[in-house]
Amino acid sequence: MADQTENNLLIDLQENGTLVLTLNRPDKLNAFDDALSYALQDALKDAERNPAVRCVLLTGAGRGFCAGQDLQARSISNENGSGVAHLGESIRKRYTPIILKLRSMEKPVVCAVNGVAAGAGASIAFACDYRIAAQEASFIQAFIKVGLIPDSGACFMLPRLVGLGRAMDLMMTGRKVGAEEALTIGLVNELCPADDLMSRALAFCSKLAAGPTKAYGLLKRAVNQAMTMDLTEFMAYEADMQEIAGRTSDFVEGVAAFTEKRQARFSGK
Ligand code: LHQ
Repeated sequence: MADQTENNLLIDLQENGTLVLTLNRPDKLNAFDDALSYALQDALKDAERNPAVRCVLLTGAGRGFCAGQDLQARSISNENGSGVAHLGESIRKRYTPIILKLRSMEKPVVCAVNGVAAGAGASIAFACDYRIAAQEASFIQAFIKVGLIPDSGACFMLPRLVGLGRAMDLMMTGRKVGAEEALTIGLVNELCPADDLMSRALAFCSKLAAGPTKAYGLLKRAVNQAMTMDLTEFMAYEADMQEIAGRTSDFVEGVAAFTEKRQARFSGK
């Protein structure tokens, strides 16, 4: 359960159905301690369940997006004095549920990368569906600098986003990728000045929130499956997904709006 005594995650549901989640440990560049990871898990579960939420926007407070694991947190230190840190347990309990929920949630998840995204912070940005970055944003595969492998899904997502060769470069060197390079290699979808970041991100989310939510969900399912299936298997899966999409009110409304030459009013049903 999230530690509700800290305001480590700001949660704001806007009237248009956009849920803004702001990582809020700015003095630590929003690094994840236990409480923040459980708070984010809970907020994502609630977002998935709540029909009023049509789109999720994830960002960070202050000058950083997220510096990954809080390296000073007790949960990853050698508390029992055995000299061994059990990081597998920490990943399974704290990060895996976040990454899986971002990918499986049948609603669009947008990331407004306001500053540095390092380690698991970068992985979380990679698992979102769309990234808008401020010119000041950067991405660092910091894991290798502390003798770890990229985790929280980075080995899975990064090669898919930027290709194997570039991913190996970034993961082995741990070098900082600035915002311009991130745009060039496809790590982010768009860039904008820091002052415009939230208004641009909110405007984009507002469009998504007014869209056919069920179809976004189905397309996320299809894309997730396409990453592991062969083409024959996938074509069968795709037909099943389109069968479901074809039965939605949004499909009926979309076709009617096209025929009547007007804007569609999607309900997400
Ligand atoms: C931090 C952190 C931080 C604590 C900045 N922790 N305080 C690992 C293990 C277990 C399970 C699961 O998964 C993982 C995955 C991981 O995420 S491993 C990678 C962990 N992250 C890092 O190694 C990044 C460490 N941080 C940095 O390298 C730098 O802070 C970056 C490059 C992100 C930013 O550099 P600067 O802009 O120069 O800022 P700074 O270093 O001065 O940081 C500002 C403050 O934030 C500072 O505190 P202070 O009290 O001195 O002002 C830092 O100590 C604190 N901070 N990252 N991860």
